[in-house]
Amino acid sequence: MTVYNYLIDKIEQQGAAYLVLIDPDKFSEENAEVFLRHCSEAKVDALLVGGSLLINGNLDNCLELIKKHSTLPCVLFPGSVNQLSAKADAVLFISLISGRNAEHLIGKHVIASPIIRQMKIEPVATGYMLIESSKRTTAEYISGSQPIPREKPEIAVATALAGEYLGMKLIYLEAGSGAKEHVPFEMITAVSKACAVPVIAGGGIKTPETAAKMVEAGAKIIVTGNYFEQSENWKLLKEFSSAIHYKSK
Ligand code: 1GP
Repeated sequence: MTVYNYLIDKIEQQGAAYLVLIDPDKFSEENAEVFLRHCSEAKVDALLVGGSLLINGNLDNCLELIKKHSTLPCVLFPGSVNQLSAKADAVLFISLISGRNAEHLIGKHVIASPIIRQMKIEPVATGYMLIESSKRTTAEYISGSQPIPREKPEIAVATALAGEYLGMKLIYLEAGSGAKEHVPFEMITAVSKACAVPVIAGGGIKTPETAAKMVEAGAKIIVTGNYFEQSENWKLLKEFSSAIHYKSK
């Protein structure tokens, strides 16, 4: 089964899927085993691996470590073409459709495509939309693009629909890692109602209640990253997971 179909199955069975983002820069050998055990006990559905910037982390080593301690699918979430690895199962093939930077709409993809084919990893076409949060995020700065204003759901709807009509299989509404304000619920509702493909919401989600409300608003995949970089929060993974998997309660 493809990773995409696996996620669709999880969404159908549980109401929504839960993905935990691992930043290779912050993932350490000493924490890997315990953290990944928490993830599987909490029934996290898959791991996203990557980030806007990769400074010290070694992606291959990080994936090897994950594969050593976990059977969860590993999906690359690449901030750049150098964040590809044959050790992953799939890659979010991200086009930054909220921006107008041709490199992030198609340029990088031309360079990445032959590498992805050679590595035999599954590309999942994803329309990636940066949504304004209260401060500038790394993703905005690095991509040199402006986010969609948070009080303009109609722009988000039109953009997401354009992505879907271009054939994208997922729409990712991104407030940015560590965002002070997550994507507005109203925007998630508007985009989810308009689009047939699953909507992902991520960035700045710090409580299970917020995750539950996002699912209620229509999100089909929830991503958390930052919050679980602190080990004292790991015990809360189960609460996030059951808030998201509302059908399996
Ligand atoms: C970022 O959506 C992800 O790309 C996760 O964001 O790190 O804020 O949870 P956080």
